[in-house]
Amino acid sequence: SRTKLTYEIRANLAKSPLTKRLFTLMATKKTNLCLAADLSKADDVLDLANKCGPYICMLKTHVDIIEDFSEAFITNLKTVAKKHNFLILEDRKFADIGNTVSQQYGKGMYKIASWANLVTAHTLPGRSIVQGLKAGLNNDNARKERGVFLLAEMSAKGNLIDEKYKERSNKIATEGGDADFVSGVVCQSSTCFGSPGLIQLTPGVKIDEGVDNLGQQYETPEHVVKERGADIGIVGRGILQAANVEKAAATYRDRLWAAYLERVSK
Ligand code: 5FU
Repeated sequence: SRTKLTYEIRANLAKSPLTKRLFTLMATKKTNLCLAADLSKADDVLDLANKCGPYICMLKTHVDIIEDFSEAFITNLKTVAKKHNFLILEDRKFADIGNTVSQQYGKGMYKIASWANLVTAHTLPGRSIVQGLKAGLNNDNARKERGVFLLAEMSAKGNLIDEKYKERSNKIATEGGDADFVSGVVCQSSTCFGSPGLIQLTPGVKIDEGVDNLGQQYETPEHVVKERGADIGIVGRGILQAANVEKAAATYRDRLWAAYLERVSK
């Protein structure tokens, strides 16, 4: 199964150059940690990215949380990403018809397509969501490496996704002519898809497992990698609320990476 293969091997099985690049980045930088930078001030996000940059393969943003968004923020974020060699994932969770999604991706205040290497999208509208995103790339951005993670499961308690939805989401990710734009799947279990060339992104990771008071469910770094098939673990508050974010990022990196090494060695 894909979970037994190393990221180096899987880099060669990836269909898109961006997915290949991310697998290779993970293998060479030795990190499968994605930091969820859920902070509301631009400078706080930049400060966090600077401190934790050495330990992460991706920084995940929710750009619509930021109160003082500006083009300068994006310029600075791109500089930090280059300096510390991580990719930027805007967790936009697009969910509309293709025509709307193409505009939400490429236009508006945020112009997400111009700076986010990767985005997330729900599969609810079907295959056209991927086509809509691709259509949102103007000539300039089309030349850059871009990709999407499709949601096949959610970490929220009581979410409405069932087995059928999960299966069909997987089909959108792996079949059809747009697979070159799909870098992976956001999900909570190793059975969620089979293709070794795609990346499993899993949120709901915390050293102290449990729940928050708004439906979020957490499992440990070891559990999500070894039992749930996560290739990349997404950590937000586990790091954000630590007394020392840099130290916490290093700890999460070490534990997620050790779990991966153990998984592929068996
Ligand atoms: F698709 C998903 C999901 O199913 N659960 C999530 O928690 C995405 N997330 C994101 O991961 C969510 O929007 C947060 O940005 C992050 C988890 O943050 P936490 O602070 O570690 O709970």
